Amino acid sequence: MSSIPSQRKRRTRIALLPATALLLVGGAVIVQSTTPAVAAETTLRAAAANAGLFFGVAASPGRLSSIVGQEFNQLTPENDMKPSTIATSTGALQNTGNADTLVNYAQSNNMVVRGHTMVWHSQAGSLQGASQATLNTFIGNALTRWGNRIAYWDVVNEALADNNTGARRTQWPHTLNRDANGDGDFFDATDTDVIRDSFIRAKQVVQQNNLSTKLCINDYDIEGLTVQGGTANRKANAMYDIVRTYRQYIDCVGFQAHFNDNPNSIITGDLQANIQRFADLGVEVHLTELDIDDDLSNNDIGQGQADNYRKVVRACLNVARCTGITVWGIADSESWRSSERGLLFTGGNGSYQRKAAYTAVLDELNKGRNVSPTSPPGSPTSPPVSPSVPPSPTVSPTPPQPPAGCSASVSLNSWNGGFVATVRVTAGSAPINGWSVGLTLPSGATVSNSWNTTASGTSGAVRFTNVSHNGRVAAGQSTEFGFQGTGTATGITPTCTAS
Ligand code: 9MR
Repeated sequence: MSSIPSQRKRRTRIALLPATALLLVGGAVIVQSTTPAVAAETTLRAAAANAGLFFGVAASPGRLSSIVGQEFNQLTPENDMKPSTIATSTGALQNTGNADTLVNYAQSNNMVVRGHTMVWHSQAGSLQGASQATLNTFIGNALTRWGNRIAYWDVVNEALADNNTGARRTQWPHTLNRDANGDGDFFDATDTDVIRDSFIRAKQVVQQNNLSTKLCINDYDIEGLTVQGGTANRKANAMYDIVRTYRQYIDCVGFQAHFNDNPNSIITGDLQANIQRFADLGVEVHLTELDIDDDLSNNDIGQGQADNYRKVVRACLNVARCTGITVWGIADSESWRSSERGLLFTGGNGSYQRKAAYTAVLDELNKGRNVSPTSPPGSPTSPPVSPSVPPSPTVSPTPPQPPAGCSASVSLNSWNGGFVATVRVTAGSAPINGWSVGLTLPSGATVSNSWNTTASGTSGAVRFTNVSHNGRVAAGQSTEFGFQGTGTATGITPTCTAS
């Protein structure tokens, strides 16, 4: 993928906070411990397993130091299962030695493997330019070569174009696509679609061989519902349409999660909502190639990066079907984007030091999935004030806030016969505790699905109210919900009522 080079980098490092802190309160020294009541796990894999997800790493045979098996319970071959390594021009397999080494390592360390990747415009090697029939041969060979030793396979990688157009790529293998009726998509039975046809073949192989391997589609810049500035993430919407349309063949969606200062790759507040809407289609969602540019947050190299990691991990934890996170390498120096220092460890060559980002991820994983949904993702996690400290009598309680107004705006992603509406609710000059959005659908339009809201009515005048985790919105801040429908929704005007 491409990324806009980040600007100035500072080299300052922030020391990790100690596990305990001494506070001087009213002349008394109080020891404040950050240790939770239940013993916290001390590795990423153990903490993730407790929370019901995997925490993995991209690896190569030359980087299988002991930390890989100690810290991670999932492994993705960073390069060794790409067609450029393992495919011949006829779709047969070759040079599978490194891939075998990685699969064997994973098995003996009780790690799940993600195969990466089959149908991709890049690193295609001898497969470059192949027909769908040859791609299908390769898909069959790759799936059966490792069988159930691979839990997840990226069948199609990076099918969508850059720059938030929402369009497919135009280079091979997408040149195999044909829009037979010229309606602007490749979804019709008479169309040729390399995504559909590759997944149909993969599902057929899985079923014929009685495999449990899950079939994934993977891409970057699809993480948020919006991109920087609040524009709809058309690439994410296009991916959503693909998964919804081909749901019967697709089991999982990978958000690569290479976060950097490209406006389309920024961490937006609606990451969780976007994970949720895919999860609502019934697929598993994974963050498959996570790394976070160290100065993404106001050039704050240490803690800013750690806070960003915390937000991203929390967004996944808050969605039950977000079942795995994979970081794209162990240490900054060994990363594909080493200058942005986006990973959890410094050091290299088997000698690694944990960064503040590591501590934040471990801590967030240790909190599990069941934290209060009203606490905003990434909120500071300082421990509660010790109960031995009496509340200061001089601080008067905050008066209850009066109900305040809200506004709502809608962005539509439409296709022939259907649409997805993303509605943004924004609080006015005071915080709100709940909201309700009403709108009137044009004749013939019906709501078929919704997320992050409770919907009432399916046609004509319909209403959407907040769910428990998104009713509270701070003054001037926004939250989003969405719904999917049939027909046309052009021209709908939402009105917002706050409570
Ligand atoms: O990390 C991989 C790097 O070593 C390779 O040189 C590069 C070649 O394209 O691929 C990198 O991995 C990519 C992954 O396969 C797909 N998503 C983007 C990753 C980073 O470029």
